[in-house]
Amino acid sequence: MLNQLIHDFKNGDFKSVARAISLVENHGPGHEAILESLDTSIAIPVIGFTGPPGAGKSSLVNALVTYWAALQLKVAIIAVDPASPFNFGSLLGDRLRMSGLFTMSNVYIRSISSRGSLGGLSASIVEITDVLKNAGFQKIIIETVGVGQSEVEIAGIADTTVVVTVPESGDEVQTLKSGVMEIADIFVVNKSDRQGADKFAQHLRDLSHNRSSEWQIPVIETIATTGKGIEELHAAIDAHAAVSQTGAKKYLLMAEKLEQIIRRNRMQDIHVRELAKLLEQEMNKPGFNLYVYSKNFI
Ligand SMILES: Nc1nc2c(ncn2[C@@H]2O[C@H](COP(=O)(O)OP(=O)(O)O)[C@@H](O)[C@H]2O)c(=O)[nH]1
Ligand SMILES: [Mg+2]
Repeated sequence: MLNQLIHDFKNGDFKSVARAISLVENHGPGHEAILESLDTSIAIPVIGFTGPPGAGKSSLVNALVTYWAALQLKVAIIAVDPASPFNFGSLLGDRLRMSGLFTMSNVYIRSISSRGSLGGLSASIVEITDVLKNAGFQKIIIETVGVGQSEVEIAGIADTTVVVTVPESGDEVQTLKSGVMEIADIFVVNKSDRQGADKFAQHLRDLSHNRSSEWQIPVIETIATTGKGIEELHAAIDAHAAVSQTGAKKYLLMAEKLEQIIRRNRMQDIHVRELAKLLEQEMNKPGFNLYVYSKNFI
């Protein structure tokens, strides 16, 4: 039965893809066999969209996926639900905004929750993207809210990280600089129908010019709701994919994924209640030292 499932999702059967992802996500029966059956060197680009809530990430993904679907490309979207469990309103909003996509037979959308699995979420996403690559998807998008650590995590998982911003004052550019300048492969200034978009985009260009890199970070002005700039964004993503799959970058990206898997696998047998039980004995031994004791778990 498991072999049948593996056979079916590799043929792109959507129901089987969904089942395989659920098994992998929940560590259900056969999840290891699924993962070990995967070809993990498929060079399909994973594109991460990050940025503050309301910047227009979902709208941009919607426009881009519509563009790709029209080119007959098979596209998968992973939407990472922000940590809050009281998020159903905005999740429903995303569903509605993307609703046009649900009828497209070559677009697959999966929402995953970051709730309760902060340590394991990145590893989960790496596994899910590998399942999707093996199911024949040609573009894989991850949308995540850029709050706290999450935007940094996405940079290690995605081949291309698109940072979505909106026109703001000069002060905000400085805040942006300290947080996300380092992870952006492509900047989008969305809502460029707003005043000050050109000036803001130029400011971003000036800032990213100072970065020495083989890749010149493009700054693209878009209006997600009308599709303005989407073709340019598509071209920039393709151009970056060509760079990220070559040379040392390729191994660095794989190393980041490997690190996530190792980290999660090492942590999975460690639970605070069980540790507390062990400590009941250990802490009463003379000369107990937390740091010495911690080495038992490495
Ligand atoms: N004026 C304008 N509004 C936009 C644009 N892109 C998105 N929006 C609106 O901004 C709001 C938030 O968009 P959404 O895609 O949900 O943002 P997300 O939270 O980053 O995913 C929605 O009401 C969109 O219709 C744009 O380019 N111009
Ligand atoms: Mg969204």
